[in-house]
Amino acid sequence: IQQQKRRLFFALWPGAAERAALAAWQPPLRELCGGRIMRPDTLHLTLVFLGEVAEHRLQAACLAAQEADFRRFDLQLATAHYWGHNHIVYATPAAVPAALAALAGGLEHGLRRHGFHFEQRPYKPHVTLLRNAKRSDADLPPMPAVRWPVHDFVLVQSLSGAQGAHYEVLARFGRRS
Ligand code: 2AM
Repeated sequence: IQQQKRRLFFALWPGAAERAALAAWQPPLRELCGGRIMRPDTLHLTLVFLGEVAEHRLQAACLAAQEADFRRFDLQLATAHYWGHNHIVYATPAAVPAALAALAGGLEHGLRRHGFHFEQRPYKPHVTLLRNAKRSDADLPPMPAVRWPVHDFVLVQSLSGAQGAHYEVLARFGRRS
């Protein structure tokens, strides 16, 4: 019998203000790089990509997230880059806050302890803004700074629909008050 599976990832999910500020980067970047603008309501920063997860493992993923040591932090985004290997243009913090590295690392560690397996890759925090972009050099102008106060993180399901992928936030973690 085929197990029901869900395509899942953990992410930071922007609030309305950060979402709007990041969306404002998209048209000028598209002028420079071409490509397709990601719908603003889908913008996010992935912490750990789980891929296809069997339905009955959802609870274990949530448990690992509850056990992660989350501390609030601020993310400062003012830089956009182009990635040649996958043709995306993304926003990225100039320096990775220690709390972000700790969250992604701790979450990954916890998920492994709960029996999840995924490829080991160096963590490159980014918010994908454009896909199928064409720019071949990496230097893009500085963008208006976005300050993103991070209060929590989310478990997201990626669903493919007629208008491409859309995301559904399944659960939130880390908010202490
Ligand atoms: P991307 O935006 O750089 O493509 C949902 O697909 C989210 O998971 C996106 O943020 C996507 O990153 C990320 N993602 C998809 N496949 C992945 C993989 N194999 N490893 C890490 N992240 C992945």
